[in-house]
Amino acid sequence: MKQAIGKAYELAREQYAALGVDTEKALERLDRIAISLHCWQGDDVGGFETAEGLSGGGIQATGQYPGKARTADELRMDLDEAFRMIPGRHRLNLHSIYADNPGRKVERDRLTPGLFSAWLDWARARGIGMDFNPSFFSHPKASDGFTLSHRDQGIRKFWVDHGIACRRIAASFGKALGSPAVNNVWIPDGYKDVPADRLGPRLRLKESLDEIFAERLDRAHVLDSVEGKLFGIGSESYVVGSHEFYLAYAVANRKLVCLDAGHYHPTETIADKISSVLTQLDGLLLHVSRGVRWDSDHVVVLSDDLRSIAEELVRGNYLERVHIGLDYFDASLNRVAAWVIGSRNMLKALLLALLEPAARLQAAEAEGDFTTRLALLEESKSLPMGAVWDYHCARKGVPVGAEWLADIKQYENKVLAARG
Ligand code: RNT
Ligand code: ZN
Repeated sequence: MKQAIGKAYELAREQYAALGVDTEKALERLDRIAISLHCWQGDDVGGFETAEGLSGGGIQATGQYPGKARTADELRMDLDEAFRMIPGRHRLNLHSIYADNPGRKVERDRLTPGLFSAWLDWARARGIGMDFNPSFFSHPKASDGFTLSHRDQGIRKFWVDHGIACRRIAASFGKALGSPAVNNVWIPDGYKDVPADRLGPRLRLKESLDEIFAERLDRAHVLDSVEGKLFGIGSESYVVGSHEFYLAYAVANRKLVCLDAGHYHPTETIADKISSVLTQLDGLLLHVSRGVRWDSDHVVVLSDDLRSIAEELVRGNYLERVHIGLDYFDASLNRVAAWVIGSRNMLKALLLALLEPAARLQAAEAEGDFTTRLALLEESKSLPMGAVWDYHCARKGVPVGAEWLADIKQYENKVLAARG
């Protein structure tokens, strides 16, 4: 480790200690947090069902940056490169359209764990956990914008069977890797324009979910999660799976809710929802993302929003109950860098939260001394968190500061550029 990094850390440690904060403890806690990296940033949510990749169903990546992964091997290689730049041991979040079965098309209602064995081997070799997602989009049977709430019984059944198959695949991952896989259901179903019947599709969705979750699977292997949304491209006026729908469903059926940071009104943030829903739910999945105007999927930056989310996780002691996943897809920049930037920012936000002078803040609040609370919160914003973070990266053997960028550029020139 460079001497300057150690020196800066020692000074920072003293400064935090003066406020009652133990930096070693904070780093030790940070190191036990696993972020679930979303495979779909690596190829613009294309998947490997067809050579061209697919899009549609309200999922839209924009940009033409060269070098996206075209095969599962390439995607794994890119993920390895990203993981080398991120301190700690993390997870992989896989979508069902990333089945690794070159040359043999298996319909989505027929997917089996065996089709993902290369992914499993890869995860096992790295000692990382996996999460999973059925893919209810980018498919001819989803072309009219409806899946699990479809009025056609045959189509609805197809998607229910897909949901059942994916849940088993997720459970097989959880069992094999010794860590439960979160299996997250998100569907694009909805109407562009004002519907005449809001209830019918919701009743069908409820029925479909009941069918998907009917099979009893061990919670030590799979955790079911449901993700709502406010609106999507093509579902501006009505979304069947709204937040309220899924929150009610999760409470009634002991499921996890997925809160996606880009799925609410523009001035509404998910931070305040965490302690609200966890008074009654067992757990939560987060899709950490960044909304910009109508788009909900920009690369995660170290914003106040992100910091508030991390603060809530730490303050509420929720780190065991909340599964942190990333969810964004930007095709206008280096996709490996996009993973690295978002993951490092998530970790930085968590570190900032772990370094908060929590005891002092809470004492001030309990005494009704809101002046001290505000003053301390504001002063702690300029504490030397960067020195602690750099020290952490150096100690974990990953690049310090923007050093990782040179590595990624080299990877781009050597590996990505050759993909044409
Ligand atoms: C879409 C949801 C969903 C997807 C992924 C690919 O609005 O956020 O989570 O982004 O499943
Ligand atoms: Zn999401």
